[in-house]
Amino acid sequence: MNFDYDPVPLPHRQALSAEESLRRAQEYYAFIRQRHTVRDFTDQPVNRAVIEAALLAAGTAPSGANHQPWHFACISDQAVKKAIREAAEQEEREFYGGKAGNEWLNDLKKIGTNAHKPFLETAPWLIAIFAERYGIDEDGNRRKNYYMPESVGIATGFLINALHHAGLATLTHTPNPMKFLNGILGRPSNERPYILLVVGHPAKDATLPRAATVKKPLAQIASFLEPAPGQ
Ligand code: IYR
Repeated sequence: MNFDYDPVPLPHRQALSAEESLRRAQEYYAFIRQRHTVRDFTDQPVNRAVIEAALLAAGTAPSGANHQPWHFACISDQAVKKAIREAAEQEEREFYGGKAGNEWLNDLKKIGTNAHKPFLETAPWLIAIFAERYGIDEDGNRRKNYYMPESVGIATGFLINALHHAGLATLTHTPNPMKFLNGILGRPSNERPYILLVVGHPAKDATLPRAATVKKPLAQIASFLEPAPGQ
């Protein structure tokens, strides 16, 4: 993938009216505000084709020098899920047992999480997202990557959105540390585990923490610098 600069005309240009643009922006907000992080999943299967399409969507994300420094290891195998659960719960027992420190553990009280992670076995798919610290070309040479956390974060956002669009629930799970994922999944040492995404259908009696329903108002998350009226 070594190209000289070679611009091509912009495909897929959109020409929405200002009204249509506003309607679409508001409609998207109404849709995405219905996404909730779920921790209780059913074992209802999800077709691999759904996961594949969502991954293709994630793979369209912008990235540093378009190096696409990500890898998505997708697991529906029950034995592998069990191994991941056991390793994750072992880390989490230490984390909740004190390693996290008081402030962090206090902050998590409202989320209601603990070291017990049955969803790692119940949910039909786990997607272990890896950030490629450096690439390796066809000749085995190292290739530098840029803005890995930013790039992989954006791709993960695309993936969560795509899965929500497909009617699926997700949980961004981050056992800490999660180096064990390289071992269990046989991923090379140039890949750093980034997030373990749990994917499936929410259980009938699934709940979410009330604290998670409160989103900051616009005035708290945004500021505008615009010309004064009449200027
Ligand atoms: N990794 C732990 C702890 C945890 C940390 C944060 I920050 C959360 O928002 C939620 C959980 C766990 O998954 O339980």
